[in-house]
Amino acid sequence: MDWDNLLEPYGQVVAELKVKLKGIQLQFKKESSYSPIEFVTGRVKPILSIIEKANRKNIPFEAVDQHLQDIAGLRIVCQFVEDIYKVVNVIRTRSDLTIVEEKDYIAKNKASGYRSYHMIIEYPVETIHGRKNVLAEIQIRTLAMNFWATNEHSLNYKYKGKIPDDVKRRLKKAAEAAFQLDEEMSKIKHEVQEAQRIFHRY
Ligand code: 0O2
Ligand code: 0O2
Repeated sequence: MDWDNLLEPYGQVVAELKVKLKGIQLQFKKESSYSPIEFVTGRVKPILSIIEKANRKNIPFEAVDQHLQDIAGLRIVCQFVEDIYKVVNVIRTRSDLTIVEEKDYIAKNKASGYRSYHMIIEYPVETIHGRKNVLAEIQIRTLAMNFWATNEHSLNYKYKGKIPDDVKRRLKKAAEAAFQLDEEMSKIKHEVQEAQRIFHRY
């Protein structure tokens, strides 16, 4: 399996989408001094993770580009839950990508306590062999959701997916606390935004 060759267009997709999503952030900042996007990151899934996920899902390596939706991954982190839906609506209006699927793990969180909004998109990338349509996953989440997911991800890695029950219980409590934090922050959102606009002026 020539992984380098297979993954090359994905690197380009991540780089292009990062520029475009950061462009949205900048436009919001210029127009209203407030952007619903706090920051954007992206990565191509490491080869070992692709192999592990393909094996877990019984996907032949030759077919990973059609069946693994997150080889190209973008992450948009927002301050407030409302910002997530604002960003989702902006992405829905774009003509340079096609939305394949949306998964709202905020309206209904995963059993682990994970919350985020996922958009699976198809994005055309130009290669020396012509155009290739590539699947990519955009994860949109608040800073609080991101804090929780990053820590849970590290623990999953440490315990190889078998997190002990007492740690799991604490993670559930932490997920609830992150939810409460988002709720409280939303209630004082206008105060926070006004303060940030004042900072921005100086
Ligand atoms: P971990 O815990 O293994 O995930 P820059 O060019 O400076 O903008 P840079 O430094 O190349 O960006 O990387 P970026 O875009 O800041 O991404 C940093 C971290 O975010 C990496 O984690 C990525 O794995 C993770 N990441 C970003 N976007 C996604 C995504 O859509 N999906 C997933 N699963 N991960 C993402 P680390 O540091 O390797 O650590
Ligand atoms: P990575 O790159 O290590 O983050 P699945 O079958 O559940 O593994 P599926 O069906 O492709 O994955 O889609 P799903 O459930 O929407 O999840 C895709 C990605 O969302 C995951 O990628 C994670 O980045 C993130 N995610 C989903 N559930 C959780 C969770 O409980 N905790 C954390 N921290 N992240 C989650 P991967 O493949 O795990 O890879």
